[in-house]
Parts: sequence; C-alpha cells; structure tokens
Amino acid sequence: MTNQLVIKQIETKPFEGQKPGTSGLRKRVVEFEKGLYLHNFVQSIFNVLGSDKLKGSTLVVGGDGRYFNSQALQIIFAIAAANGVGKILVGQDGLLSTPALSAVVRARKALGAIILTASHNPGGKHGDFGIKYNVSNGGPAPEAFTNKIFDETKKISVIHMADNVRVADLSKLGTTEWTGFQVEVIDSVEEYWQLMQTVFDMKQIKELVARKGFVFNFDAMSGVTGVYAQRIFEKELGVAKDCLINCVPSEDFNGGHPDPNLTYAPELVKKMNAGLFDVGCASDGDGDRNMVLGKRFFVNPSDSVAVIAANWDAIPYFRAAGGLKGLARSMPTSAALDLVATRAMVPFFEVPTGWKFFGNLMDTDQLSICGEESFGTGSDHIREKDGIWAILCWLQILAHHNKDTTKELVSIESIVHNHWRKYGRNYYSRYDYEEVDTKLGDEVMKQIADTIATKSLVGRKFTGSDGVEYEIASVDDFEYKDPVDHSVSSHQGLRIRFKDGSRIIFRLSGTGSTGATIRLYFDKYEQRESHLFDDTQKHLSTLINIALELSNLQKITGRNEPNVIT
Ligand code: VG1
Ligand code: CO
Repeated sequence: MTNQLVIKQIETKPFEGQKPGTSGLRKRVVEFEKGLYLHNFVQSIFNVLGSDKLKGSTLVVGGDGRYFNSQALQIIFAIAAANGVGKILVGQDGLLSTPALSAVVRARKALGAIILTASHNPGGKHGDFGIKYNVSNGGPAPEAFTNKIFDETKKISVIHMADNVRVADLSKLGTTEWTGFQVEVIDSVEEYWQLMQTVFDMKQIKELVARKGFVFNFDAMSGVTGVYAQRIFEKELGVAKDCLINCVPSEDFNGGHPDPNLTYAPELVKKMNAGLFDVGCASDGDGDRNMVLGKRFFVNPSDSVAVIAANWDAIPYFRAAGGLKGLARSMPTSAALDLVATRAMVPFFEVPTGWKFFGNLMDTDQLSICGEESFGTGSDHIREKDGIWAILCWLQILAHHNKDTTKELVSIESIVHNHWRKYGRNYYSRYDYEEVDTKLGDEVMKQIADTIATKSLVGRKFTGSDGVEYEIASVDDFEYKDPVDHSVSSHQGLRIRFKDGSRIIFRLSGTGSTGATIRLYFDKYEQRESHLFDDTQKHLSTLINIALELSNLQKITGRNEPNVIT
C-alpha cells in the first residue's frame, strides 16, 4: 500500500521584491532562508499554472548543487504534491545542468521544470540562490508568464504543502511513491548524453581527442558540469582524467565565482596563455555558459557563435536538418553573426538579452543557432543555452578541419583568423561595473536615456586618437516585438549607433542580487586586412571614451575602472 498524502494549508504573507529578472529570481541565500520565502515563490508558480494543468502532471526539478539546493528540493516536492503534480523527475544528488534539464523536459514531455540556480553568481551560505520556471518546450518561461508569477507573489495568502513528503536519499536512482504522487531520481547525464549523440559525430571527436600531441582541458569551475564532463569527456570520449579540472560540484564553488570568463577562470586562462594546451574550455555554475580558448588565444563569445554558424556543415545535426533555418543573437552581442546570416542568406533576428526570447523562433522552425555575448551559445536541440554542446561544437569543427592527421594541427586561432579574413572582424568588448549603488546606477541610465530622448546626439562627430571620425547615426531605447506572439518588451538597452555601424550600448543587469551592475558594450566592425589583428582595447578606445564622456559614468559612480572587462 502506498502512503496517503497528508496535505496542510499554511497561511502566509507576501514578501516584497519577488520579481524574476533576466533569468529567474536571484537573491542572497539568507533571503531565501527567511521563513516561507521560497515556499511563496513556488506556490505562486503553481497558482499561475492552475489546478487543471497541474493535475497528474510531470515536472522536472534540479539544480547546480549550490548551498540550499537540497533543502529547497524537499520543499518543492512537498508543495508540488499538495498542488496535484503527479510526478517529479529529479536529477541524482539533486543535480541537473540547465541544458540537461531542458533536454529532459522535452524528452519526457513534461509540463515544465523548476531550476535551482543563480548561474554564475557565487554560492555558499553567504552567496546567491535562485529559482526559475521553464515551460513545456524546455525553455525559460516568457515574460508574460513571469509577470503573472510576480503578481501572484504580491497577493499570496496560503501555501498548500504535504506534510509527509520527503525523499530520504537523492543519491539513489529510483522512485519513491505516495498515493497519486511520485518522485523519481534519474541519472543527471544519461538523457542529455543520448541527445548529444544525435547531434554530433562522437567517433570523429574521439579521434581528435586521441590525436597524438593534442591536449584538451576543461574547467567545470566546481559547478554542475563536473558530473557531465566526467561522463562525456572522460568516459565516453577518452579525455584524460587530469585534463578535467574543478570537476567536483561544490556548494560554494570552492569559494570561486563560477563565471567562465578571463577574470574568473584564472587557472585555465594562465595555462592557455602559457601555451600548454590546444583547447581550453570552461562552463558556469549551471552549465549553460561556455568559454573557449585556443593556445594563447581567446575566442570572444560573439565570434564563437558566428564561427559555429559558419561551420554548421561540420555538425551532423545541422546537416540532417538540411542546413540553417535562421540565426539570432541578443541585441548587445556583436554583429559578427549578422554577417554569417547575410552570406548564408538565412533569416536573422536580434532579440533582447535573455534566452527566453529565442524560444518562440525555435518553436516555429525559424532559428537554428543563436548566441549571447555573455558566453551563451546554443541551438534548437533544446531551449536553453548549452555549455557542453558549445564545447562539443568546437571539438567537432576542429576535428572536421583536421581530418588529415599527418598534417600540422589546424588550431582554433587559425580557424578564427580565417573567419575574420572572410567576413571581417567585429572588435568587441563589454565593461561591467558591479555592485554600484542602485540609485547611482539609475542616475547613470537616466542621464543617458534623457540625452538619447532629445535626439540631439544624432549627427555629433568625434575624432579618435587614430584620426578616425565617428558620427552618431541613431540613438534609441531598444524595444522588441516578438514576431510570433507579438508581445512587446521595452527598455531593453540604450543604443548609440554610428555611421560606420559601430555601436555603444548601456544596460542594467537583471541577474545581480545586490546593488546595480552597469554594462557597457562596444562593437566596431573592421574589414581592412592590415587592421584585423589589432589589440581589442586599443581598437575600441575611441568608442570607450565616447561612452564614458556621454554617460558621465565615472563621475556619477566614482568608479574609474570596471570590475570585469571581456
Ligand atoms: C546576464 C547576461 C545574459 C544572460 C543572463 C542569464 O544577464 O548578460 O546574456 O542571458 O545573464 O545567464 P544580465 O541581465 O545580468 O545582463 V545565466 O548563465 O546567469 O542563466
Ligand atoms: Co548560467
């Protein structure tokens, strides 16, 4: 006989500020630990879904293993049971990378998923925690849905929760049952690995890995992808164990900042700069971001998606699909991908920041490959960006260019250089000013928004130290109308565009948990062969100076330098 559910109604009061940002609700752990804070948000998700949809439904749940993951999972199980959910699929040890979770939702035709992660934000007791709802296509809930969740959090008064639902051991695969409700612990990697085998030619990648003298290194940054790397890179593809670093998921990411960029992945960057390996890769806490490095060479994420798109025919998945359906990038991402779309003569889309904006295009077969400058790359094999997939893409492209193993290795650097020679190069950089006082952050944005609103900037000319003249062609506040559901998203970034196509963009981050993070993005196209290999910061210095002058950022915030330069 199975256990009857013992369901209780718990009275609650709204918490302020439970508004999901770019990618779910992210706050300090101490916030989430406050009384019914998490309960309120979870019940609000279920209130939006409604009892009809929930009855007997399947939900996928998992997280990146950060502090509070295990407690949060048990709370979610108990609330789900009381709200009529029929089955929960949870990753072993509570772990599922964001892309793997998306894959499981699609493979199992689940109603949706709850992801527990604050992605690249630090974890641990004093770090961040986060929660995000994904819908039945496996992708992040659209804005209309997250707005409804927020509305519910403002009026919530009762939580439905089962008193006797607890899964004693999340490390053991298998099902625990109650009457009308079950929790199945699934292998965190298996279904994702099944999918990856339909996307790539694993045999070819395996041969590259085995190539004499070829060295590949992967840094999981103590996030969830350690589990995936051990299974996929080591067990399936034969990468040596000591080439996988920080591959044991840790509650506080070993005190690190699990953000795969030049600042926060110093161990790998140092080794790559020393020329120790041919390929070095890293991914973030929840496994949806990726960084790719060649020997002494950094692949800018905006270039990365462009090169993958230009080399689609190296990847079996796109060959099977008959080529590219379309390409897309987030607005602040460099325009390198646009050039690939033009040459390939496929539809191209520019969407606001955040992966949720790609979903509709993929669901309507208009989009194959997309990316964001923030180390996010993906395709329509799932509905999230996918770190391991991006790395496998690069390995496949390398394998494709190195079929003749008797010749010298065609390196990542040479593949990118050839890409620039063919398409021209978008010099690109992003400056992040983190944890700025919220008021000051708003002031910077207001000042630039006001200037933009007057349009007085149009026609203004600046001359750089190199004598090159920059003339402002247009200024606006980016607004996006979804071509599929026609929903409108406003205030998605302030843009200054120049006559030569160069761009400066100002945006406030929507993923931080404290203060404001101001992001400045710079993009400049260069076609002259003699200028294809300049230093990025030097090449962009005029644009950078224009941005700082127009925004008054340094004076208002008192910050002379950004925290992170990408
Ligand atoms: C950042 C990135 C954005 C990305 C988002 C979620 O958002 O800029 O491109 O989609 O993080 O990524 P924001 O609002 O802070 O600029 V993740 O890996 O944190 O889920
Ligand atoms: Co992430």
